[in-house]
Amino acid sequence: MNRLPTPLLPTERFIWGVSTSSYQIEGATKTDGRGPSIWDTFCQQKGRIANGDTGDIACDHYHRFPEDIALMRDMGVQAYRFSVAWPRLLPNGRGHFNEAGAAFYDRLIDAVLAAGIEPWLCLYHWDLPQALDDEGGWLSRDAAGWFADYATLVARRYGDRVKRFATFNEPGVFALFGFGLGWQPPGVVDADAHRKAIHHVNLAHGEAVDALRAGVSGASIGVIHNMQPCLPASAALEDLAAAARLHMHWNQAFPDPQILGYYPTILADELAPQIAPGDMARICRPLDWLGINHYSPIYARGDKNAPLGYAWAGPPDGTPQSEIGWQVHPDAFRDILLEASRRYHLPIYVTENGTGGRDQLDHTGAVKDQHRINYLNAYIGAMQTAIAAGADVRGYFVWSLLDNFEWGAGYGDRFGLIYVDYPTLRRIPKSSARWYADRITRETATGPAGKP
Ligand code: GCO
Repeated sequence: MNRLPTPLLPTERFIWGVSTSSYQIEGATKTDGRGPSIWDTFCQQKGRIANGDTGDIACDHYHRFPEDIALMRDMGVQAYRFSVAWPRLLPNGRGHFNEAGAAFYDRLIDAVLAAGIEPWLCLYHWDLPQALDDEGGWLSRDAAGWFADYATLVARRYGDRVKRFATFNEPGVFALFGFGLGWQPPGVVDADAHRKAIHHVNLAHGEAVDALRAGVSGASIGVIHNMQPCLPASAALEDLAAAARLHMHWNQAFPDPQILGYYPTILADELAPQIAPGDMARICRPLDWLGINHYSPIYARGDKNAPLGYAWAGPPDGTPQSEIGWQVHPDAFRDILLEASRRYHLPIYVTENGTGGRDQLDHTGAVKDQHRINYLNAYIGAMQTAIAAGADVRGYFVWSLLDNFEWGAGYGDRFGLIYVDYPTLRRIPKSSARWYADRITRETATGPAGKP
């Protein structure tokens, strides 16, 4: 069990930010010595990504970050959550250190600080160096040491300027999608591989927390989990069982051992062959905050032919849904925040919340995304209701600053406050960007959030 957090000081302000990730916005995948990641490889596999899209150019944030930071500053954004591309620093995942790649993040962090914005650095947002995957990747118990060495390098290089660190973004998602359902790299569909990835990523998290704590004075260290209700596609017994297993994999397999020090009972039994003496203490290291990403409830149905025993299902017909078919249910967000606050007793930052759409330029060259304004207004309201009811939530980051590479969906699903015209890479603030700027001004003027 982690130490109890210090209470929110009256003077401590609620943080309003935006989030991005390296592979989804940087581009420059072969620039300045960057090595290939598993996502570079995956995008080359025919049929994996809509329209054959890749992250090779993305938003070209690698070169255009000064403009993107200016857009954040103009919105009054107070914190910028980004991720470091492991293969930019270590092209082979370990060994040779790539100074040119590391210098990009120096430039980025220095510019973010110069704009008066707080940098929040995530070590891993899914772009594992391909060379390490070739050595077993997350299926190897050695991955914990590889990740700890990478964390030590990041701490040493940026710890004088960055104090907010997350070890992983959504391990529940990349483990399930990468090893259980095969939708993401390495594209495996195998229950034993999924179990190994769960435990090895948890070990890597604990090692990285210790590396960051040792390397950065005054570090504020957290981890980011996607937390969403996992519901049955129907009242059938097999669907109820499917939802329970998805909940165990999606919501519990990582935060429970990392924060509480134990796996859910069923999972502990299934992982027993992976767990060596002392492992649970290596995983459960003191954290300063919990990042929660949330979008919508998710659904499962029983499938006895599937290696995990369940399959993904869509939301029931007739439920309110976004333009890309995700259920819109702000009360679920309120309940997730209350439950997580009660269960984990850590300060919570909403590190991702937002909605995807098919946003388009209108004839005047503007992008009017009222659907996103409606979603953000409803979900910020739900968060503030949760805070008023006692949830210890201390910040909110919109996903995302920019339209970007939405994994398997390629560039079709747009999540940005800023529209990216991909042929020209022109940035065009959507109406939601103005709305968010006004909301930050209003909320900041009235003190910490918590007033529904
Ligand atoms: C995730 C990732 C983001 C996604 C966003 C929209 O939660 O899957 O953190 O990289 O792009 O959530 O799906």
